[in-house]
Amino acid sequence: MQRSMDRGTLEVLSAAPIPGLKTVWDRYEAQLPQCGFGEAGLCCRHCMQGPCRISPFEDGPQIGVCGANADVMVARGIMRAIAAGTASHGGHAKHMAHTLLRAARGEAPDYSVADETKLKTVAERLGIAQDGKSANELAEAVARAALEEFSEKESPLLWAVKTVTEGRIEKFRKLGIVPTGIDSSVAEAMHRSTYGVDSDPVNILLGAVKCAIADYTACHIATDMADILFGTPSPLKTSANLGVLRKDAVNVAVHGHNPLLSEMVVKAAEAPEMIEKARKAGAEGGINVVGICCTGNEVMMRHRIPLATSSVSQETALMTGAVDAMVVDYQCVMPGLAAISECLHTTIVTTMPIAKIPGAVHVEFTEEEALSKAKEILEVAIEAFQKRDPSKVKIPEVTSEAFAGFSTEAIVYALSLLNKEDPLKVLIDQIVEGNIYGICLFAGCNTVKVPQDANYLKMIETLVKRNVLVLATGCASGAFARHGFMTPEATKEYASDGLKAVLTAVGEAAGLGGPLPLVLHMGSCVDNSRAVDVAVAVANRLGTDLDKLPVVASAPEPVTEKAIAIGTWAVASGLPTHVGVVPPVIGSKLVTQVLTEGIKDLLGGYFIVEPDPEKAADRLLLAIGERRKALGLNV
Ligand code: NFS
Ligand code: SF4
Repeated sequence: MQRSMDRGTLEVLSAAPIPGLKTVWDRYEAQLPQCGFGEAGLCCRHCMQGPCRISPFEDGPQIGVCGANADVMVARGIMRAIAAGTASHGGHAKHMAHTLLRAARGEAPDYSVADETKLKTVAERLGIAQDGKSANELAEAVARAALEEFSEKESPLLWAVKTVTEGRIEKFRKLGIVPTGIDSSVAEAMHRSTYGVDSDPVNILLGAVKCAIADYTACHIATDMADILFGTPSPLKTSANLGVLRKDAVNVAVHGHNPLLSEMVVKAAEAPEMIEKARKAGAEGGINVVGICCTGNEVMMRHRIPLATSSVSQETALMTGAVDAMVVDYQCVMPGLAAISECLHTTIVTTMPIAKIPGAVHVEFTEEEALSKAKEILEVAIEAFQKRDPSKVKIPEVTSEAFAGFSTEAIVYALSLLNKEDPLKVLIDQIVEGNIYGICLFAGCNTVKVPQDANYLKMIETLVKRNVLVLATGCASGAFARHGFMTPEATKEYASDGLKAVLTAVGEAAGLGGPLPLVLHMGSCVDNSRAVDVAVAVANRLGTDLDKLPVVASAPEPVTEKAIAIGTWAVASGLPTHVGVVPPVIGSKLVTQVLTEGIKDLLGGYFIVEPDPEKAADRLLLAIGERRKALGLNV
């Protein structure tokens, strides 16, 4: 099977400086054929009377030892995946909220309130009184409010109810799925899905949606905290793909998710004494920080840090022989990196007590000493650089220009240049006229099961020809950035006339001297919350609900449990949501039916499972068309 559509990735795979290195693709092939029971969601290990498997054929067992049938097993499996995703986003968000609290109290001196406007906006949204409070006092109050969201409260999660439409909350209330705690929702999901608790598949699925709404809350908190601590992103130009690695510099790849770490690495790399140390070690170009995965998106949109590559191809960064240190925190960091680094001079630096890798150097990162820890990490990188073997360095000469940093605030600001009083009207008018047929948010990962980026590339081509405005986050951003779709040139080349005209009008008003990029980079995976903010603002402006808007979402190459959680809250928000890899649900007709059809009556959103990217794009266009028709707009 073709492994990737990315020239940088392919070049490294075909001509790695050290032959014989095994990557994710080799390991995948070694796993084939993968277990059919697992693929269908028909296995259970939730107790020690198991493992149990349900036969997809009528003559095999149809229930597990305890009596759980296929519907229960599949629903419980999805619920646990969402719980794990929520625990991950929750861990990230909590970490940030703790840091904001410590920063506000002066206990984390390297962090401070970078964006007071955002702080005030968030405080106001939460109903926190501001008068007479200093920035730090207000930050403390906001951080405490965030931390209170984690354990069970007596009231609904503030970040959920204050950031979505009233119509949504009403629906959630009716279904009894308003979460009252992020961590407590994870705990509840684990409780409900253990041996002998919830065995009503529909009730389990509703519980799963409730947990997914808690996941949304966590994502939104993470985004807000990041903006307060590091600034709300605004558009900037940078570059993407493996060509951003440099022969003449100490290359430090930041990989993982939380900007608490990557921000400090970026800052440390700018410190004159660190640059001097790198130069003394022979790196004339100083220190070159590059990003991988979501933490890469975070520093890309705030500091122009170039994006080296995305999730599935993370190993190829090492295989260039040019990465001196790969600094990781948590999530989406493949254990397989270690085996590759062992054959090279690269040092993997782990930083979090909850995420260690044998063979890596562990520099425990603490908020109290953040910058000095980051400098310590760079020292490790400089030391590794001195062991770099130039004969083994092969950097593909592949880079694309990429514009990043389209936060909600930045988008609204750009629109305000065309209509100061009512910025959203610009967007709404264009939707009404059909110059913007609809909006599609691309999110999620790259998977070994699809030639890397293939689904993204095919889908966007179809969608922009039909005037669909495209937003992207996470590794979806990475895909579009690496292929040059986050540029004004791409707009000129691929967008159809209506969309091109809108992007050009806004781009020119914003002083870009040309159109906005074809794909608007909204950030990391937690920043999917930003896309919700845009949609909620439009819905509120129109006095309608999210499930009426011609807005859809797609994860064409999803991998993680986090992606399942996000997809589920996208559905709960009312969006038709496409997934390009069949999730482990097909073992249950009932669960599949509920998630792809039945849930539409309850929440307006639903899943579209479609591995064929062309068909998927058509189905999204149909979903948009259906909504336009219901709104009385031209189809
Ligand atoms: Ni999202 Fe980011 Fe990428 Fe997927 Fe992983 S990095 S949080 S989960 S693989 S998009
Ligand atoms: Fe089997 Fe039921 Fe135990 Fe699952 S919980 S392993 S289905 S006995």
